Amino acid sequence: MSFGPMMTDRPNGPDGESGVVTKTRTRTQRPPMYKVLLLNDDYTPMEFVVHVLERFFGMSHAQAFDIMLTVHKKGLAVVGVFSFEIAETKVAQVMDFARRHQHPLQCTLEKE
Ligand code: TYC
Repeated sequence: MSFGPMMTDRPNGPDGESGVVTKTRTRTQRPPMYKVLLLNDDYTPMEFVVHVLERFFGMSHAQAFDIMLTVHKKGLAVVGVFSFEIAETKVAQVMDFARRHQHPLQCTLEKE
């Protein structure tokens, strides 16, 4: 007959010191990405939009023309996907360039 805990099944210490090794599975988080959207309007010249896409998004003339036409026909298009900081900078660059040329062109970002 035995009473009370034996040395082999004593309670854990104050730090949860059980002697059992546990691993915590960590999931690596990828940084959120942001879509930069270009919006259609009735006044900004097509050539200006093509120039914006070449200048700020590194598109070829043909690529820029295609995307401009998509925006013109569909109302908007995604012109690139970037980290928040880059997306924010692109939007600011486009908005500033359009404003300086007195065109109502709108550019925004949206979390992917
Ligand atoms: N709709 C404009 C026009 O007919 C052209 C345009 C295209 C404007 C794309 C904005 O993001 C835009 N002149």
